[in-house]
Amino acid sequence: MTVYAKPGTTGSVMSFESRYDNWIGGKWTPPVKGQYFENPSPVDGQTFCEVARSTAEDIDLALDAAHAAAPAWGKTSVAERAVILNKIADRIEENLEKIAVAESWENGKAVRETLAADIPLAVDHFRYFAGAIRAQEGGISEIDKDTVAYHFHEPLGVVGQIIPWNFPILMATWKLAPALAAGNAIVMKPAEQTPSSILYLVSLISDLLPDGVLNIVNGFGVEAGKPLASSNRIRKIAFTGETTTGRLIMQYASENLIPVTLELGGKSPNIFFDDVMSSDDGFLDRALEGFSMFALNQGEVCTCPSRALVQKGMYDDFMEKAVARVASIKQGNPLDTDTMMGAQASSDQWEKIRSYLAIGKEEGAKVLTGGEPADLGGDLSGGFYIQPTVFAGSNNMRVFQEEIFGPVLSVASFSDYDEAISIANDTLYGLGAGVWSRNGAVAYRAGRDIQAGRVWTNTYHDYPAHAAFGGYKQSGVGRENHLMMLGHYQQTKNLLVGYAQSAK
Ligand code: TXE
Repeated sequence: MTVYAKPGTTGSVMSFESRYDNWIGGKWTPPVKGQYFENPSPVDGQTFCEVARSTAEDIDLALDAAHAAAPAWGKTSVAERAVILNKIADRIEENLEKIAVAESWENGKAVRETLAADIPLAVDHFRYFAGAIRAQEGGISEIDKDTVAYHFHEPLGVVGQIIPWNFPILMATWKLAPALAAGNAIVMKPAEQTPSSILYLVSLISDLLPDGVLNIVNGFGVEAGKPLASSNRIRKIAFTGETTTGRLIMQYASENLIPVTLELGGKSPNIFFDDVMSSDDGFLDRALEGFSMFALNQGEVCTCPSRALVQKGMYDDFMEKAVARVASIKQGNPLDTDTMMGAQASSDQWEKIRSYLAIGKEEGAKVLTGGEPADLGGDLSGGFYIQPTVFAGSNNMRVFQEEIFGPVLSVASFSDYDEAISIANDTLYGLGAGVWSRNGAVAYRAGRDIQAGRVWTNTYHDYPAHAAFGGYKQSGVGRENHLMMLGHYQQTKNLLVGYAQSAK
């Protein structure tokens, strides 16, 4: 077991600055209006730094810098860009422990996750897109013997990106890596709840990119995010966040007729068929692990498997084991490597989850475990902790239909395959889903019948860079990860060339 000291205190592997400005044109740039906001850590609820509170004027400065940098950056060879992306990956890897601690302190998530998943995945993502851009080829269509259509990929130019607080560095990476690989200059606005770990990361990699290619403007949604998303100086906006905000982003973008990609909310079903109980060969244990995944990242994951559907034949036996498994989740200081579940990312989110614990109880859902905020005492008593909670109820309840974004699972039972699929699809969302069965045909059919962009089969919460990720229905527009993502950051140039020397 390792216990990391609070960043900035004796024994810590890293420290934050006490104040962060915007990163614009290769320089730390104070906000035009000179205002800052306080940034507390969810670990103990105490403010540890202040961050630029930006407005439209700051977005304009960042857009000026991005526009100045975009033409030259867009003309670099794919080999040059791939080298830079690989250097970024190496630099992150060299500083993995520091960045992991920064991310845990900023977001409240367990450091064992940031060490093993968030930051290594960010490294891999840069490497993947370094390779993907070199492997990408255009196309040629032979129109007739003297005429050829060439298809080229061109960067869009300057793009805007707005990200959330649940995986600050990984969500930044998911957007930065493909956009940079494709040759775009970027203005990014981090979430106001979690700006500093990204700014810490930027301070580590800032010498690797030409000035102005990457610009980070901090601040609140309406004050800084809206002027970015509604600017007529961006050629695309990429967003991850709440579905209602996604709708606004699309409205802003429609004024300028620019493309959007949106990764939005979810209420993902996790279906367990009877056969997971038969014989003890490790498969049941794997399924129980999959069941408890709703608590991963404190449930603050857009694909959180927040609705478990358990087949009636095994319901009692399976649930007894499953609830015991959830009750054994070790909650504690996120900077302790033994901790499995840390703090919710913000006091607002903590309040929202508490309100859903009350809603679930009021609408008659039965609490099988948890159900309350957690007071971890000592230095952590001001932090934002919630007990991992399992409700049993039915799919028409609000705790089954609305995104809670916390460690709260709602469980219902089903009789047969058709009922399972019908409950699974009875939701506004369609981002993720899980299916657990030893029967390959059942698992395959369920994977195809569930209306979701990602269906994990006999596994959950894996996020490899080369598997497409994105939503059906109100969970989003477009995909992230996978080389198909490059298309969201490029436009196609068609050169139609006639080679005939004389009239036909
Ligand atoms: O999201 P917002 P919030 C869900 C989750 C959570 C809820 C609210 O259910 O409880 O959303 O979280 C910026 N123009 N998800 O309020 O508001 C904002 O500054 C431009 C799911 O934090 O969508 C931040 O950078 N930008 C989700 C980002 O949008 C605006 C992850 C996300 O904030 C803006 C996060 C505006 N008008 C929350 N308003 C997922 N899909 O993973 C806000 N922003």
